[in-house]
Amino acid sequence: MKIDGESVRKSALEEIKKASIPQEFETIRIKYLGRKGALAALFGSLKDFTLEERRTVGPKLQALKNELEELVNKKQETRDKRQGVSDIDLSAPGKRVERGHLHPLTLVEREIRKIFLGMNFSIIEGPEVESEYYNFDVLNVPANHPAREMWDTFWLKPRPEKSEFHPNDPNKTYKLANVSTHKLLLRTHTSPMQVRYMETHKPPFQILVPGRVFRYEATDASHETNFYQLEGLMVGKNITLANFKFVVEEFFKKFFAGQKIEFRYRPSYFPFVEPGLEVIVKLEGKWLEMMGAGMVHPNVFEHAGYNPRDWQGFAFGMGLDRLAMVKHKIPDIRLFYSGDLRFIRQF
Ligand code: FA5
Repeated sequence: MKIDGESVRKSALEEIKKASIPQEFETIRIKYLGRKGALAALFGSLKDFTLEERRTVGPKLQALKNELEELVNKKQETRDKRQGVSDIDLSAPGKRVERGHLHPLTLVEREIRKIFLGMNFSIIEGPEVESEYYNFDVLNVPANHPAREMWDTFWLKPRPEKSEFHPNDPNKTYKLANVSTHKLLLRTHTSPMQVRYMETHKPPFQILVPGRVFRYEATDASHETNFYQLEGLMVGKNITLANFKFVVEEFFKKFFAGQKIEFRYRPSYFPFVEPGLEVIVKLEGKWLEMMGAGMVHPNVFEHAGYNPRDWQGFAFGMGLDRLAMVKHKIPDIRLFYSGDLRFIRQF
């Protein structure tokens, strides 16, 4: 018995020499090295040899197989390198890449930012984890003041000092720190940015503060436990409610451009403004409460280090989610946070 490894080798080398594109290398692999390839056939014929013969022919066939494998791989590698081809098959049909897009609340927020930038407002952001001091105290809502009940609050547990963590279990503590500073909470509104901003800036100025706020309350179609507000604050000399009226009406006319819109101002109470009011807007024949507002309370100016006799200002806080709901006719605020792509993809 004889086995013709040499002629297989010759024709394989010939073909490897000529090959240049990935498919050609693949064809050679299948033809010679594949499960039904030329070498597999030679290995198959080993069964006709005596054991003695197999001992010499077998290793020779294996050596030939290794040689061809190495040659194909090497040749393809150098080809690919020279042509700048990697494992990417440029002739393969493309896959459709799904592009992400912005959340409806982000889109509405961007639109609102633009309108206020157009009225020369600066856009400021603030921390979501806030201290009791900025969220309540300096806004004329001292501890035990009944007005605190206007905002159901998520309080944060005081963080223990590092040394007081349990030595063997960092999640366990054996003694809570004696926290003498202000307690921390998730801000219940964007108003804490009023004093934060005034502490470090001199009037006159006008700012808009968009941001996420949190309330420990039951949810329904128009209430969420976390939602977004837009705080406005304008401080200067001789600022009056007339300035507020102009800014707010200008904003609503731009935001609901092309729609018939009417405004109503209703007295209201917020501890950090005097007088306080609510703005009610009529859109498509329906009156909707849109925001709380008023003239900055003298106590708030004092907490910020301003002399209330020198400066006046107005502040407002409106619900971004509610504005987005009216604009896009969304019936339930919870849809924004549901993660339901059938809803999100419509924007
Ligand atoms: C405030 O939060 C005041 N900080 C607003 C303010 C600022 C008054 C500056 C005066 C001066 P109020 O709790 O009413 O007020 O909330 C303001 C707006 O946030 C509401 O008009 C409403 O649009 C929205 N809002 C309130 N609670 C929720 C909630 N649970 N889910 C969604 N939106 C809400």
